[in-house]
Amino acid sequence: MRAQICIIGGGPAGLLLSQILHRAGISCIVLERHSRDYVLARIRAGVLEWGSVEELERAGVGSRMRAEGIPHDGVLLAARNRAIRIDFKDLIGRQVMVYGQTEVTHDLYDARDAMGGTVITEAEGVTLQGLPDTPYVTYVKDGTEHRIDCDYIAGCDGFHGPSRKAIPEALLKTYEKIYPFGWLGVLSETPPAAEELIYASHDRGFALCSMRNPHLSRYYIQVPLDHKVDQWSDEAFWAELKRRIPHDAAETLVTGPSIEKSIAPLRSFVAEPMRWGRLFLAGDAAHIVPPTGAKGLNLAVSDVHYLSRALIAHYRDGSEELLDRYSETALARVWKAIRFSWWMTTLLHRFPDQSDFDLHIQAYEIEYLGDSRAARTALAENYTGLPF
Ligand code: FAS
Ligand code: PHB
Repeated sequence: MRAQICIIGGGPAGLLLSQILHRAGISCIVLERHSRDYVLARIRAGVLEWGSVEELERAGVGSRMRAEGIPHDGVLLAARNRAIRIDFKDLIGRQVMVYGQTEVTHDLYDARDAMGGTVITEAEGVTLQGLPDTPYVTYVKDGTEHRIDCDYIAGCDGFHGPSRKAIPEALLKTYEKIYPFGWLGVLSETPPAAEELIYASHDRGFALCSMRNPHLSRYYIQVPLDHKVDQWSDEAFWAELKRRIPHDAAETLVTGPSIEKSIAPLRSFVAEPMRWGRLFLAGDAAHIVPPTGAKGLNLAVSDVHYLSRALIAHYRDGSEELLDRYSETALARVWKAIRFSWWMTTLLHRFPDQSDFDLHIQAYEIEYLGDSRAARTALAENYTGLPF
């Protein structure tokens, strides 16, 4: 087969890139290792920056998000039973959209189907060949080996995919910070704890109350790295969550059986550059953030914003300029989101080796947020998303 762009990975980055390129008349093929159902069963992000909302709308996949998504004007930060509201609307006139990654991915798959886009699922042994300058990709489907000749490869295959690993180690610089805890997440068919998200800092550990819609809630608590999901009963989870969130939210919290329960490790990771010859990386293939700042999915969208425009300019005007600047442009925004996600994680979690001094710094940084409009404005700017 031949396509101008071969996209590896059928998650949000790969699907959105193929949607935008296809609408611009550029031929692309998406290779996904799992089935569509498997991809859609993964419970991940819940909050879209407004820039992501606009990018999805420009790509023609905004109608269900607009109908079912919930715009939020702010979030609550809670510490020592004090709740500080970060009022995005008042501080910077912006909102975020609560609309799950699962729904975004659903909408993207539906849009690909509607346009007759080529998404090959259950593609095994995907291998990047001919790099850096004469790329092609091979894979096995139903026991038969296939080859896709292409002009460029877009590596949208997440942290564990083959694309980043195809770049020679000597050319790649990676940066990593592993956090000494994970997030135990629960999805439950119960009404949310509050109208807006609650980020709670507590001596027992961090907790987050989020949601997907008025009847589906998403909760997280910080747990030690060595904890396993099956050691946490639903009852134990709810009891621990109630200890960590503000009393009024705990008193009215509606609990119920978990319909999904998983532990995600937390890390910050960046690989530079995000390009090698005719291979471009986008999304989790190039960077990972702790979910505290709700940036992971949104960074995948901004990478795709830059890469799609660079490829369109190339095919329309023969220009190489945006392609040559892609890595530098994407990384400038990535690193600012990496910093914000690190800052939110460090501010709100308890670390095993914290001294009393460290605990005071945390407490008074949160108190400063309560006292200072300027401090809340800085948080609001970053949480709602820096400009593309
Ligand atoms: P993805 O990982 O979503 O997609 C990559 C795709 O490539 C996958 O479908 C994978 O199957 C495929 N692939 C991998 N190897 C392949 C191969 N060899 N051949 C073909 N295909 C291959 N972000 C937030 O903002 N908030 C959150 O709360 C949050 N929670 C998360 C929880 C978990 C457990 C994880 C892992 C991530 C979470 N994230 C969260 C981040 C997440 O949302 C990512 O940022 C987002 O999925 C990035 O999208 P992609 O770059 O498309 O990567
Ligand atoms: C979620 O709803 O899954 C969610 C929301 C905000 C975050 C992380 C996860 O920061």
